[in-house]
Amino acid sequence: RDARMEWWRDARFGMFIHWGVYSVPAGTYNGHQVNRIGEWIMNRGKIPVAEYQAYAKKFNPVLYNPDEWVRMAKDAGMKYIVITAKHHDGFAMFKSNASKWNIADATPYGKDVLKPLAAACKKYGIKLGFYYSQAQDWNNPGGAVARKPATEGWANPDSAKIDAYTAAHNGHWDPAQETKTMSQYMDDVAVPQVKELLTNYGDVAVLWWDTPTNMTDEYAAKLDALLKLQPNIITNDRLKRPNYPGDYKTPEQRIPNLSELDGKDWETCMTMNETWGYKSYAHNWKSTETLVRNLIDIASKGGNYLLNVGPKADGMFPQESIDILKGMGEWMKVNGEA
Ligand code: FUL
Repeated sequence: RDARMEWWRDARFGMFIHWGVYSVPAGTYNGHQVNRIGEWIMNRGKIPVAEYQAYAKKFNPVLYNPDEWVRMAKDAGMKYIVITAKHHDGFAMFKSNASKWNIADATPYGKDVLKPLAAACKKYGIKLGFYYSQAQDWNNPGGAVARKPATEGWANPDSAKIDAYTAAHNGHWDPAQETKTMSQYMDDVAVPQVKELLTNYGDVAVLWWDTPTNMTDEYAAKLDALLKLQPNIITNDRLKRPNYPGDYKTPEQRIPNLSELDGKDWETCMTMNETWGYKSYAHNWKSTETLVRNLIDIASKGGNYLLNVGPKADGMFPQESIDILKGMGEWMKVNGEA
């Protein structure tokens, strides 16, 4: 167990990447700026399945250059990358035989983006992990939904009606989401896709589960069993509470106080601005100095810092993120162990 954790404990600094179909609307649905984090736009905006799926037709990241992405991470002093293989919108950023709702089959780009990223990581000696939303899936039928009030999206005149519907439908807002049970979704989509991810991409360093909405121990056992496909893999604590604690804890958008530390491994994940997935009008960037201080604070307390980038739909990092990474890299070169 400890040998498996060794690289991770030494790493200190990694890159989180939230990239998917939500990068296309980039925070705006039908002229409405939808509140809160960009990758939640479908849920917050209560966008119908067919309308959301139409965004995939505009997802064509021709400027995607994984070699450059990995070099930027490495130059910043980062040792690993965790990318959204599938976020809550259910969209697979890889060629999947379990669902056509994937980048190879549903976009003009027509290619798996994880394969070349895995190759670039290997080339530069950076570990690669996959974020996989195992329970929430707003497009593949039977996936779970965390129910959120429609009023939190924007001042939608239909909010009361929508909220009455989601209350009666386990959080779902579109009948297309409910043509299967969650148990069918698990067997038809989540289990086969995690198997694909752990089979087709070489060494997978981390499986980063997220939001155990409506998870059962039975579902968790099926997913957990797949981890044996990657004997050295490390997982976080978000598969299913409390029986699947994984290898490390995941404080989100915050750095624990010394008094909270209990000897368990932990990783703070954090955004550079106010969203994980790209939003065209999210300009509240933290300064490079603040982010370096966060890294020092976290490292001094024995944790890891997973700092997020939300690439645009064309495949480019936002310029602000590029500048921040460069600035942090300059500090690391003088003061770090890079
Ligand atoms: C959360 C998710 O719901 C957010 O969208 C994001 O992925 C964050 C890292 O984890 O729980």
